[in-house]
Amino acid sequence: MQKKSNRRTLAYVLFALLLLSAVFYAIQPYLNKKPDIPTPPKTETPRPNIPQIKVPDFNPDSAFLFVKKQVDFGPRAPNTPAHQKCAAWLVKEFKRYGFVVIEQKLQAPYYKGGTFNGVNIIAQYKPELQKRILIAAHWDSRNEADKDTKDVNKPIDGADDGASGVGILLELARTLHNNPMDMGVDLICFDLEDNGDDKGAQDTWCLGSQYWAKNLHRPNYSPYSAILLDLVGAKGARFYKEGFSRDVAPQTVEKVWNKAHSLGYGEYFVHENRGPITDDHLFVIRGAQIPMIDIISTPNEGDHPFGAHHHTHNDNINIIDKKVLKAVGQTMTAVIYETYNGVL
Ligand code: 1BN
Ligand code: ZN
Repeated sequence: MQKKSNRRTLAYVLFALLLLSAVFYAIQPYLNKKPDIPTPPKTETPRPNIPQIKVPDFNPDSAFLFVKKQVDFGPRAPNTPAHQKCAAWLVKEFKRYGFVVIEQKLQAPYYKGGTFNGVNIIAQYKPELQKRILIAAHWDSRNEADKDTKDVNKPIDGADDGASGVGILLELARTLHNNPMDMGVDLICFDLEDNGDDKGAQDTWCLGSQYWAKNLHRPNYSPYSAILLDLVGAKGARFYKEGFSRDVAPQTVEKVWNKAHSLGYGEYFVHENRGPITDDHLFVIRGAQIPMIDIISTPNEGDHPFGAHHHTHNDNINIIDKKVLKAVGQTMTAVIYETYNGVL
């Protein structure tokens, strides 16, 4: 009798345990359920809300004075006192506008014999910032006027060929000083560009940029855009889409030409392709693998692809047209500030 009731009790206990575990498993999902808040979809880190900056006006009168000042030193032919004095003034000017300047000294062989002493002037706006734009020009002038009919052995002023591009760089430096923004800009004045052999080897030209491309001023330098200015100040200037530029940086070319058109400078920036030109950008492309474009005037005046004044004594201050400086300078100003604004 006692045995029977024990068995019944055991059966009840087992049944109760079975029931309890069934109930426990049945309510398990509800016990673990988190509150019903939808999980947000995964997104990239949002771009911080940077305040947009209005593109400043580029002042062509000031740019013209920067061109004139360089010319007033006398021809900036390598190994001359004028060349040295102009270099010292350029360094001082960029520093005046708050730039951190590197004077990159170099020596290179002159194809006619001897050695050129050169200096690339590297002016850095906010060197601590990673995102950067590079705009360059050459600051030396040719030590002969080999396309002239007289005084062919005398150096030229190079108001257009050299000083115009540097004049625009200086005005960009002044503009950045007066209109600060948080993106890096490197303005490089290459030396020893213009004393090569017109009938000889390509690498007799652009000695400063060849050196810089092998001795970059920043490790792993990879600017967002890289633009060279050459022959950017003469009356009748015409800028076509140059061959090497189109090969390596077609998007930069389109960006610049479209921007120039939208600003009303379509007269100068022509939507037409032209062939490749040996210039500093070629050595930057080949030596440093930086896709640099060249804005260079090739108005094709008769037998003179670079204009009748090119490598003659007519390349003096009288050839400079403020309207051309404005077209190129304003386009560069827009490229800088609109890249910062994130719209270019
Ligand atoms: C541009 C202005 N160049 C010289 N003055 C570069 C160049 C070098 C153009 C060789 C053609 C031939
Ligand atoms: Zn030249």
